[in-house]
Amino acid sequence: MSFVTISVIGLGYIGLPTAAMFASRKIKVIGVDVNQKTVDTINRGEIHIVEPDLDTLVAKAVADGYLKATMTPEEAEAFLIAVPTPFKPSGKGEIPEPDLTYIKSASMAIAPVLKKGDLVILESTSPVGATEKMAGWLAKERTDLSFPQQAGKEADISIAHCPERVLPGYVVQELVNNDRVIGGITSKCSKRAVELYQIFVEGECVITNSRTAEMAKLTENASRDVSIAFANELSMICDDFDIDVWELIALANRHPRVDILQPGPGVGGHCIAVDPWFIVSETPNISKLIHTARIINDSKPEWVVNKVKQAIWNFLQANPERSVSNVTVACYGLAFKANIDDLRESPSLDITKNIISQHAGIVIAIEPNIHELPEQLKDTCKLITAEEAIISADVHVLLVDHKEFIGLKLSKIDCDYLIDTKGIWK
Ligand code: SAJ
Repeated sequence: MSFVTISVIGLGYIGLPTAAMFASRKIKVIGVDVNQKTVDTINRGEIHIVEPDLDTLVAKAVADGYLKATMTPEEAEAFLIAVPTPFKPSGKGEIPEPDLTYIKSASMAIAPVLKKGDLVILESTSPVGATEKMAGWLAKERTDLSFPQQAGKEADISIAHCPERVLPGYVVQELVNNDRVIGGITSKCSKRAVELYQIFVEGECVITNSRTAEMAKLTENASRDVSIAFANELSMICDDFDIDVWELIALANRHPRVDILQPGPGVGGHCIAVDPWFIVSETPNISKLIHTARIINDSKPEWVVNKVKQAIWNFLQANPERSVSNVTVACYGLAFKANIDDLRESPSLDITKNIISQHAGIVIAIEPNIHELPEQLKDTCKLITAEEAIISADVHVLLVDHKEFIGLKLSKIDCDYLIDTKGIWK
């Protein structure tokens, strides 16, 4: 049975591009979101997030009548749930627990419109067992329908977990080209989910079960987190030994079977610093390496701030005529990684905020991808260009390897007062 209407629940960074992609293949798509402003923006053919090429895709899909947004779910043959899976609030040093509230409320919202033959897919990154929980919530709401966890292949409804794996900034290409992990509760569910994704996915759709699919997504991001933690630990060890960590990693990576990632100011973004906790919170006594990697990466910003404090102290020792109140610290980069404007969950932003709160002098910020500072920095910091900062600051903190920072004339910077967390100015 082919799909005439598809519904995507949650029109954010993943849901909206996915909805637009199905619509671009001339399938009727009903996008559902709890935010009226988001719904209105999309229905005008506009977008509320920054993602290359998504604006034209959405504008065309809406203009051609294949995509509409609404706050109330309607009947469809397939429902894709792409809502956030944040943490519950936790104290310092405690393991954060995943919060499945949004998945539960999305399930409650679609339950009344489900009918025999429908497919429900959970796309949100989720702890192991979340898809089965979702199936349980749906079954409880619709006792008139049968579900795969009870009825197996005979079930009225098919359910699968198919995690998204796209890289922000490349979502439109990666949605089409990446391989897809398809984890059905039964093999019939997987088969149905493959039929759905094959509408636009050109990568391979690889079948497994729902729990393995959940763990595969968490593993991808935990693997990267562990590798970055290794690089960050090396950077702190090398600092003690007075060894250039970037030279060291480049040398080690010449080994044909070694591939170490790069150190930095810490790990940011909404995925790599979050997803490993979904493993640790369920298996705290076994996932020791994954847990330690999280602790190492989360501790790196504080280490950087301490290096900055040391550099300010060194500067004052060498320049006794200066007082701390007129020492200027320049922070180059606020985004969570290179060449993007996304400041959320950014270690660079945290480091800048901490320097501001701990330094009695002046702090300036350089972020070529934004036009004005975020609210939290507006009153305490000035946004200037890198060229101006190189001339006017005393202590320089390179936090992001933005392309604009590469190839600058650095002769005015004194290496004794430079903290280069990305190794591009060393
Ligand atoms: N980072 C380093 N050193 C490195 C690489 C990255 O310090 O060598 C830092 C970055 O500066 C950044 C953080 O790690 O702060 C995360 O950046 P990223 O580029 O590794 O990942 P994201 O968060 O932009 O996107 C990731 C991707 N996952 C993987 O590469 C395994 C993407 O494919 C996922 O779809 C996405 O997470 C997600 O939704 O989970």
